[in-house]
This record gives sequence, C-alpha cells and structure tokens, in this order.
Amino acid sequence: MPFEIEIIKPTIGAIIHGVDLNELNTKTLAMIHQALLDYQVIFFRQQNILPRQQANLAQSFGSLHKHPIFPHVEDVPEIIILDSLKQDLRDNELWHTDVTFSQTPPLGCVLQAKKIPAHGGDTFWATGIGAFNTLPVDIRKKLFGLTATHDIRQSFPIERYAKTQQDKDKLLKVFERNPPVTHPVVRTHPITKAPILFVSEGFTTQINELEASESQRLLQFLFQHATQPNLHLRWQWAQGDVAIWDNRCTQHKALFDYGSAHRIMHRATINGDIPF
Ligand SMILES: O=C(O)CCC(=O)C(=O)O
Ligand SMILES: [Fe+2]
Repeated sequence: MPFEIEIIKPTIGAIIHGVDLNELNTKTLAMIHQALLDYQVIFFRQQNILPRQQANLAQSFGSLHKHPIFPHVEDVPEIIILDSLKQDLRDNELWHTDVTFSQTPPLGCVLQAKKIPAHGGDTFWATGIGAFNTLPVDIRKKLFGLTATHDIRQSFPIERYAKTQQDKDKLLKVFERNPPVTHPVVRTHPITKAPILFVSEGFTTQINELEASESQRLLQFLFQHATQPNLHLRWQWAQGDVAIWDNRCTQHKALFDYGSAHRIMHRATINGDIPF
C-alpha cells in the first residue's frame, strides 16, 4: 500500500497514512526514520500492535532505555506503562523533554494509546528547532556557550511521589543514582545539524553561567517562547494511535483534564547520545 504524509503544521508534525506497523520492511523503516527527521513528531492512526512489536519498531532507531521510576509491561521491560488509575501522572503535565536528567537523554520515544478517555487527555509537542529560529538574534547569540542544569527532582517531588516510607527510600535511591547533569542550552541536532533550544520546565532548573535571578528570568522567557501556539501542535488521541517523537529537538506535555477517567499509554524510549 502506498503511504502518504499529511503535514500538520509548517514547523512541526505529520501524520503518516497507509502504513501498518505490523508489516515493517527496510524501505518503510527508512521512510519512517526520514519522516522523523523532517517533521520531529509523526503519527500513525489506530494501529493494532503489541508491546513486543512496539519495542521492535523503537529498536530500529537504537537500543532501548529502562526508566528508573515508571512500571513496565510484563515480559517487555522496555515498554513503560502510564496508567492514570495506578500512577500520579501530573509530572507529564509540565512541558518537558524526556529524561534530560540523564547525561544521555533519549533520542526519541514511541508512544501508543492503549485506552483513551471519552473526553480530554490530549498531548502537545513543541519544536525546539522552531523555538531557536524564532528567538531574537541578540538572545540567540547570548545563548550559545551557556549550559543548564537538569534535575530529576523538578518533575518528581518527593512529597507527591512517595506516599509511604518505602516509596520514599526508593525515590531517594533513584535521586542518588541520578544527580543533576549539565547540558548545553542550545544543542545541535546530531544528524540534521539544526540548532535546538534545549531547556524545558520539566527538568531544567538553572542556567549555570548566570546569577540565580537572571537565570530564572531567562528560563521563564525561554519556556514561554518555546511552547507558544505557533510552535506546537495538539494531538487528540484515538485508541491505537502511535506517536514517534525526536526527543533531541522537541518537548511535550500531556493534559490531565479527564478526572477519574481511565487513560493508559505504552512508551518505548530509545537511548540517545551526549548533547553537544
Ligand atoms: O501520556 C502522554 O500522552 C505522554 C506522556 C509523556 O510525557 C511521555 O510519555 O513521555
Ligand atoms: Fe514525556
């Protein structure tokens, strides 16, 4: 079946029609890999894939990451489960780039909607390439050479994620194993060489070279700038939809506006390199 690419916005996003993710061959995979570079986040509507196939698709991009906090699918440890009835998912409501608290943040993720509430639960993605390109020139110049601290504690505050002493001990161990890391404020896409604004509210706590109050002011400005409507898209899920995003050049957030309704997502996270 021929595939067709429907662009969502000039700056970010495309839907790929005519692909069954159960039937991937080298040619289709090459098209998917190229589309990810071209559109930063790509979608496949209502796919019928199992966790193992989702992991295989993700593995075509690189080795897979095991998350230090989220639970995973039985027998497929590379697929994490985000289940609104079992977890506190409010961390995902902040705009964030996944796992930038690591020295080697993920290359990308493959997310599938397993159960979707009747109303709400949309996810947004914003382009870090567009964010950089639309900054005033003087700010762009100022940002080159700056570095920022990314800290897991920002998105997983202990009061919220540790209800029992056992949870607390576990989370403290995770924090110990994941001390704050430093990344460039503007990173370069390793393949396309595009400059990318690489800070997000979820994990970025400080611009290291600036005094605290100036760092806070600049970060607040950059967070707002990067997530403005003309740089982001909003995806309304149907069950089975699959999103793949390039985590090197995007940030995202998931709305938690569906009350006690049940929403389940499965995510495979692809290991990345040290940002430069
Ligand atoms: O639940 C979603 O739509 C996305 C959650 C999220 O931030 C993620 O999977 O990385
Ligand atoms: Fe995320």
